[in-house]
Amino acid sequence: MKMKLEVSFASLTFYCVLLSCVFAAWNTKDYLKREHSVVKPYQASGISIPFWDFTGSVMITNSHIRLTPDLQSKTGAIWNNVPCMVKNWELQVHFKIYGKGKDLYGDGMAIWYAKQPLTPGTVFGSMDYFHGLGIFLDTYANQNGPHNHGHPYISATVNNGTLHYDHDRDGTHTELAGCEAKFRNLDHDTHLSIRYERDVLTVSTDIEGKNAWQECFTVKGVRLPTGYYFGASATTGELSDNHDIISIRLYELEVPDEKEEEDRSKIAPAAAFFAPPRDHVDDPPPPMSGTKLFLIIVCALLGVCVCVIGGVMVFQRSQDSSRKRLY
Ligand SMILES: *[C@@H]1O[C@H](CO)[C@@H](O)[C@H](O)[C@H]1NC(C)=O
Ligand SMILES: [Ca+2]
Repeated sequence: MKMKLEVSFASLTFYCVLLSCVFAAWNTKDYLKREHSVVKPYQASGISIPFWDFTGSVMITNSHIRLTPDLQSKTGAIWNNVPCMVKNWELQVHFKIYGKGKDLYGDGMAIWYAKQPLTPGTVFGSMDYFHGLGIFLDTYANQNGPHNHGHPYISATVNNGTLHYDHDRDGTHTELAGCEAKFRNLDHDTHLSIRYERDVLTVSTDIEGKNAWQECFTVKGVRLPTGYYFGASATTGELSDNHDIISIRLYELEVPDEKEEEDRSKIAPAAAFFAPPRDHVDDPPPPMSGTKLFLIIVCALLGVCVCVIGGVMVFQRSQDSSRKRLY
């Protein structure tokens, strides 16, 4: 009797642990799409990673895919070469960004769901005016002066090929939403989750070593076509960091009672809600030179003199006329 109790208690504990593990990670109905994922060990077949292409400074080791090393002027990217036909998905990215820089480091990493893979450019190593979704892990605050948020900063942009990513403003004028996230130089593992379900985009982080997702932001009304490609890119400039991908996992989400299937292959990426417009704060003007300041003061003094003299003349004339009227 005692024996039996112990066994059932042990098995109960076991099932509890198992269950909580499963629920913590993902819905049991959702399943991993191998053709859109990359996990260790990477080099299953010779020197290439199945389903993935890479460009630039990418280095693959047993433990990580390094997009850029902690060196200046590096750019690297990996791109899935199988277009994604899944409509509702969650992309989980295990990443690590770290480097020698204590106060100065950059520039950051982007996770993509985009139309044109393998196209280098100015947005964290990938093309500007992209079609699709970009999630930016921006480690360097380019904008001088007043800033609405701290860095590192995670933001999302949906683009139909018309929007320019403005680095000088850290992309805040084209973002849907964003949040601060201190994911850099941490000893524990750091994860990002990008969930796209029924046109709702939710970005979450697991960066505190607690093995739990914390919501960064949620945006409704996001329309993304099928047939685009997942990718990750990173870049360094004058400042640098190691930008590593440890794994990328794509889960297809089981979405019950979805309305009649809409063909999503031809639609343009669109978002109904953008972040509330921010003040376009200009950088403070350069300090005035001595001579310029002197000239301005002289002009101001002259202006005051003219006003005073003019005022006195008008006053005297009105005195004269009122005197005339009196007599
Ligand atoms: C592209 O997006 C811009 C801004 O969001 C919008 O004004 C424009 O109508 C869109 N164009 C197309 C072709 O969807
Ligand atoms: Ca930046």
